[in-house]
Amino acid sequence: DGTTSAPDVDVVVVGAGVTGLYAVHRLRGLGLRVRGFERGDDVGGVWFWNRYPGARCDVESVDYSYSFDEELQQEWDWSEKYAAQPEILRYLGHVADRFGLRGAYSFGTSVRSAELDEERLLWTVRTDRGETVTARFCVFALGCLSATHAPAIPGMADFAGTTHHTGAWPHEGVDFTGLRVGVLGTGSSGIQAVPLIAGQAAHLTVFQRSANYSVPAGNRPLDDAERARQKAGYAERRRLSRLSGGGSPHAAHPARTFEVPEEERRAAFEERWRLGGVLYSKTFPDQLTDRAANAAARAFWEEKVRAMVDDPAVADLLVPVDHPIGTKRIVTDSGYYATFNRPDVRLVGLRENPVERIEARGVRLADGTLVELDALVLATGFDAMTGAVDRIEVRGRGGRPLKEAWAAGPRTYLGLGTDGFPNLFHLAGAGSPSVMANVVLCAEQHVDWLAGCLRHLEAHGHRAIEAREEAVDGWVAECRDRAAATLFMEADSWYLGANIPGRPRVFMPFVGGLGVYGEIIAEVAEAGYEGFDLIG
Ligand code: NA7
Repeated sequence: DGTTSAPDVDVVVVGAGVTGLYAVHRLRGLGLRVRGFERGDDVGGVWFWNRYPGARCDVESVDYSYSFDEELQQEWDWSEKYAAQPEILRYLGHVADRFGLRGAYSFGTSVRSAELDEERLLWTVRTDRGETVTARFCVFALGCLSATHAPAIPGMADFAGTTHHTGAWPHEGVDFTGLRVGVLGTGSSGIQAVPLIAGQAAHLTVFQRSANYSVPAGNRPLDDAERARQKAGYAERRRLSRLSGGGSPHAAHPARTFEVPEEERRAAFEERWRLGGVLYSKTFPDQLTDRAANAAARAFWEEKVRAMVDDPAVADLLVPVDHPIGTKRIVTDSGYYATFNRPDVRLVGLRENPVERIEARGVRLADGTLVELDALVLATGFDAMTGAVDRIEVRGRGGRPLKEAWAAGPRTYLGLGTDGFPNLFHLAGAGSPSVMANVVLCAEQHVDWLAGCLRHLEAHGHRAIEAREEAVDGWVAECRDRAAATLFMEADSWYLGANIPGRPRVFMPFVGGLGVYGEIIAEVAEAGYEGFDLIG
């Protein structure tokens, strides 16, 4: 009898990226029956899809790796300070093999819907392959940057050349040799891809709407001695990382920007510049809250960048004018600015000269000129954080769609759950610090919390856990207020959904950082899951 039978499994995990893989491993370790679904044909999540040239993590590889297993941590050798996409994908494949995770998954399978049976407190999950699975717990590990965004530019379908989005890059790669290539978008993906495409193509045109702040990675190979030092120091490195905002051991300068004399200030910026990449956003602790402090960091950055670009008019275009430094994630690049010194690379500022339409032969600009292209690369980003959730038809109590509950922006308590949706967990998504920190440690933090929670339910004979409405209201307000106390609200960033037409302008991540967030969720658990109802 279908109405009284036990669920097919205890837990469904959606996603086989960094977060989903660890969730499967950890929850299986509790003795739970876990079933995973993954849209891609293998593990890897964002690293499975983003195979564009130059794709690389902006967190050092020593930090962007799991900490849950000491042997894993000691046995894996990273070849570079910042690992490129193929190496990270190999690593995640290694993790999947080592812990036998692939067997738990159906790959090439998208979850279409998840529906709550309110009587039995079970979730019914349906896939695009026609499979239906029932589970007590439903865990979304969907990734914050997994729903690609391609703008609706008139004439896109008329283009006679090839078009590829960086976030859905062909597995066999793309050969640009001899071609006239256009890259649309200068976020992290565009900025990473541009130097490599320029090196291969006959000619490259970069179409830039907003300039971004980028800082050279200072990437380099790691040798055995450095790897050995890193591995020997892991315990302390992880301890510091878990206490930090960003999930790496680097701490901001102890003083505020203008508490130190100018010489020391410059030396601090210089040191951070050399450290490389995104870490430049936290040279001083007040850089993202104080306008003058931010301006000082920005001025130093501008000096550095202008020194790398030969043509002052091109440099003018490359300096952002619309947002404080760090309020969009600072890009970590390898050779981006120098690429504009090449004679076969052209930068088009779309604010001065917007794209009018795409035609068979290329891109028609507002001034009437046609940029002829053989290939177009869309580096236009993602429907971040909520885009992937939206693709699943989720129905909670009373058949209420999650989309409806989240119509004015994602509503969660601690990023983990929403009232009306018992036993549905979001991992490393909206309302969590994951996109503003090292996602690997964020994933571990969330999954470990979830494991503790499910153990608690089991030990106390509870059938379900559900966030209370007032707790959700409180967390939404806390995320909003924390962001309002920073400069982050001044950028039209994907943190705010501002890159997607029609999205409400709501700051979606928890801006307080990994360490603070970890304390908050630990305290909630210790207080008997305060803010949640424990049911049955
Ligand atoms: P981003 O950072 O969202 O960048 C997307 C880029 O595409 C950005 O420069 C956008 O300009 C541009 N864009 C988007 N739509 C258009 C249209 N219609 N016309 C012109 N230009 C457009 O995505 P990424 O993939 O680069 O990086 C995402 C994250 O991955 C990154 O933050 C890292 O954490 C890793 P805009 O700035 O909106 O003017």
